[in-house]
Amino acid sequence: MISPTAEPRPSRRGLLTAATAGAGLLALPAEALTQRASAGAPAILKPLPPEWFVDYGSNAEMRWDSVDPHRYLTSPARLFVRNHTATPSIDPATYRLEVFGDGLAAPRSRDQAVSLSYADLRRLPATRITSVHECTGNGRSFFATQQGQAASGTQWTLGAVGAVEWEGVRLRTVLRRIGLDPRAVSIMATGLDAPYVSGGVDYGAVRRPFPVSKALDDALLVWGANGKDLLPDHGYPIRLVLPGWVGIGSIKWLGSLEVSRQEQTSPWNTIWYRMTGGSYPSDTPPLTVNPVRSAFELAWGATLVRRPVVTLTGRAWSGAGQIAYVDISTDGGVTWQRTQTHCERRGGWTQFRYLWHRPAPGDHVLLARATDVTGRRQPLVSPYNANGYFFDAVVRHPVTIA
Ligand SMILES: Nc1nc2c(c(=O)[nH]1)N[C@H]1C(S)=C(S)[C@@H](COP(=O)(O)O)O[C@H]1N2
Ligand SMILES: [Mo]
Repeated sequence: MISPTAEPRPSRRGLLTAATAGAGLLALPAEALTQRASAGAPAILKPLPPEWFVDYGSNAEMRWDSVDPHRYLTSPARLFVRNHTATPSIDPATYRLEVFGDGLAAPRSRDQAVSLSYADLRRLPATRITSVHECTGNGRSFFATQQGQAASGTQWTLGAVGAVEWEGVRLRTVLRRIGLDPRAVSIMATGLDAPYVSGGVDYGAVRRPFPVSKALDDALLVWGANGKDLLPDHGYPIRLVLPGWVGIGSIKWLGSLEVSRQEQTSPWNTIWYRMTGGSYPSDTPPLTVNPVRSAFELAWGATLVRRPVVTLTGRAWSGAGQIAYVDISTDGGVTWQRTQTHCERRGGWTQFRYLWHRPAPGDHVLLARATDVTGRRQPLVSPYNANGYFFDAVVRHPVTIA
């Protein structure tokens, strides 16, 4: 954490102006900012070519066999999308981020929120952070296909992940300029997309609280990805990013932040995005830091041409820190070899490369098992949970040598 003195002083223009202007700027209801997806309109706006994506309707995953081993970052055009409803169209000219709550140094009700425009935010000091962006349910289908117990939710394989260089302003910069009460503990981030309705229940706008400690550490209010403006599907004009944490924490189309002196709740930390069912107790905490996972840059059941040496490539990542090493098995887990690994960027994933010498023709099962610098290692079995979160077990990847 950086002390308040390390932050640039508020400028007379920009945020301080907006903060003192306060309630006067808060005029537009969320409805005015959001054009709700009409019936039949696509939930995802960017093209989803089948060579790059598996399309699940409002969600789409990246195909690992489309990943170029020579490209470190995931291009936003190829990044997975996870929408609870549909991508809204938001005009940056009318966009507002409203910051309020009793956790501000001068408490503000919703009606008195500090209202920041897109231009206000873009004038603030820019920071770039690379993170592995991943859905909590990534790998969910393997609960069924590898462990024989299906979990409910989108049946992702391993493609609900990507490495992105985000550009934005640190949330701590914004909060310190507005003024934070030292007793603040929790921040509720709410999206401007349509309310989430499931099974006849309207759960309201997608929203999830996170601790002030994360806000003061590395949380970012993001306007750019890989050097360009965010795509609409990924939160344009502004999204939150909580690096290394469950994807649901990174609220897209961010409409408000409520800073509170009390712990806050929403269905996204009480009903979902916690471990339930299986052998879990009933009082598990909301999920935060992502586990350790890995994937081969190969199609499922890929056929590889027989050669004296077949090069296998892939990536491993962890929400808790860098990957320390990756072990590979080409015989279904009987023997293991440590691979060559390379991590280009702090916060990003680690690429691995394995030279498979004289593979025999026929069917094989490839395994990659990663360990991070904190000592967390992919298990061979992931304990079942009803919503299929955090499938972090070593995946048994079938291939054929022909
Ligand atoms: N407003 C809003 N934010 C959201 C979501 C959403 O549906 N609405 N989905 C969340 C989930 S579950 C994930 S995994 C990530 C996905 O981000 P992406 O679609 O940009 O890859 O956004 C999170 N933020
Ligand atoms: Mo997610």
